[in-house]
Amino acid sequence: MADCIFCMIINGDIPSTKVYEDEYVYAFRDINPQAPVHVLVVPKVHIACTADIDESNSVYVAKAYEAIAKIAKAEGLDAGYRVICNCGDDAGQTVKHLHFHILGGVKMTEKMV
Ligand code: DGP
Repeated sequence: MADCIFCMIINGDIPSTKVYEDEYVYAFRDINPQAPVHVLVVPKVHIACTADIDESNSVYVAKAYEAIAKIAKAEGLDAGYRVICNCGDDAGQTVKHLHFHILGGVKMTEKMV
């Protein structure tokens, strides 16, 4: 999608610090980290948010979670980590390209759920 920041990052038009890539997903460090490890995992197709996941594209979600497990191991998050996916304005989603935040490297105290 032409005006999507994450599509531009995937295409290499905007620089990013890559931590993982495969046929389905691209993962890079968040520009505004909220934890010692803060990685974004994004599908290589433009899906706006979880509301747009269906049987035609859900393989990208499964592959994203496979990537999350690999990245967490590679980043040494053996003590645990949090995966967050914001969908829509009420959740505070600022970039309208589906993405999973991996947060770790610190004991997290605040929980909503
Ligand atoms: P969300 O609020 O869930 O939509 O999170 C979007 C995240 O994307 C936010 O934590 C900051 C990050 N972000 C936005 N623009 C860029 C960018 O150009 N590069 C990188 N590395 N991260 C970005």
